[in-house]
Amino acid sequence: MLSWPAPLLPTLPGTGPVLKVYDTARGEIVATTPDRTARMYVCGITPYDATHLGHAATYLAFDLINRMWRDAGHAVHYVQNVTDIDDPLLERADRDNEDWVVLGMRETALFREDMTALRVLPPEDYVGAVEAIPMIVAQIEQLLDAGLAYVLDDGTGDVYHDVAQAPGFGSESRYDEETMLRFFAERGGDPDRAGKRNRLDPLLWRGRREGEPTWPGPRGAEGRPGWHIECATIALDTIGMGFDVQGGGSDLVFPHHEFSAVHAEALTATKPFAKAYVHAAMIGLDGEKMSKSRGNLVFVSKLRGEGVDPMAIRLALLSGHYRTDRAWTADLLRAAERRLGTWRRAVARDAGAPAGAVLHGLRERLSDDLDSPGAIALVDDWAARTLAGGSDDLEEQAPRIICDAVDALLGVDLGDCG
Ligand code: 5CA
Ligand code: ZN
Repeated sequence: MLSWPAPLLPTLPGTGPVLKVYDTARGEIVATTPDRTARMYVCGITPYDATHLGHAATYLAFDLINRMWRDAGHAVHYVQNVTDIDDPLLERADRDNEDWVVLGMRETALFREDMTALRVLPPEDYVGAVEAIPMIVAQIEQLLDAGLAYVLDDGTGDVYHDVAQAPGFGSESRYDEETMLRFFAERGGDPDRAGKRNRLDPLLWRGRREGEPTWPGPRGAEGRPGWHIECATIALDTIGMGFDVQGGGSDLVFPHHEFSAVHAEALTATKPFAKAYVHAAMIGLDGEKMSKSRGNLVFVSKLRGEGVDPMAIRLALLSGHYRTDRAWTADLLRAAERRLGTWRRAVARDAGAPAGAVLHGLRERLSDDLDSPGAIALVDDWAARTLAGGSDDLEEQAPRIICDAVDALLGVDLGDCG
């Protein structure tokens, strides 16, 4: 699929430090250890509705990872999928009497516009589930041939992965069985489906159903792919095993990331799928998780349409830590607009408070599990000292350096600087 255009990325003096992030599988903050090219897979949207601020917050968190690695001198191979065939897409198209292909293409196009406006660095590979189907089918056939998957015995043609044969199962989420069963039922799984070997076995292939689109599948059976094998296949095809970060929102900890890892580890007989599993917390509205199914959504495109500066949206979302569940409020946006105005006034000055320690501090805060609130506080302090003026140690270069640092590390474009 077409990705979106890359924003300019200024080069900063010196080199950034090693990035540390919280890994769900190990339950602690760990140093990332990329090769010259860092590899990251972040789960993309299911395009049946517009991008809301929860999605945006999640992609912004991983954008900070991308930016920190690049500042540390790495190239980054970033991959994202689009779940352009799945139950929610078909249900929405059905509800609105619309072609599911047209719906998916329209919402994906809108997502690209939102990501471009928010200055999110684009993935090198942006891959749709539909275009990956031939590869997905080959992977399912391999699991069937190895006896690690089975076809349900009820004539539907549905294929499941036999988790009892997956030694690594549970090591990503580290949940007990009761918790797994609860999330599995809530998030698209089918624990009560008759005929499965294990209640937690995940669907690899859904056989033909009346009124649903189908493709040629494993062993010639028509149908459509399951969700977790989609991400396992796309990641294996683009960045292979043992990549640096697998990312998404915290609602993907289980079952999605657990089973993506289980599928990939079974297919390659190696581990790990990812060196770290990183999860962004949920953005809520009025005390509830913002979600398409609850309908309590604030859309990025709607705010943009109202004339809100995308850089204020970006700053508002980054003013909270990515691992803290938090609410979107009108006040949050107003505070971000004020802050953006202050920063812009400060970087427009001919000289500013010394920048060296601020640049060092920004790198230090962000490399420590993406402490964006800490980083923002340092820029606030620099802007206040610069606007207060008067001191003898103002530097002519400082506004330019801070402007570039805020752009390169936080992704916030401050416009005309110094
Ligand atoms: N297509 C799958 C992933 S393969 C999917 O989960 N799509 S999604 O459209 O439902 O979500 C896209 C991304 O946004 C996921 O990483 C998800 O975890 C994240 N997300 C969804 N809702 C929120 C929210 N309220 N706050 C933060 N992130 C969210
Ligand atoms: Zn995914």
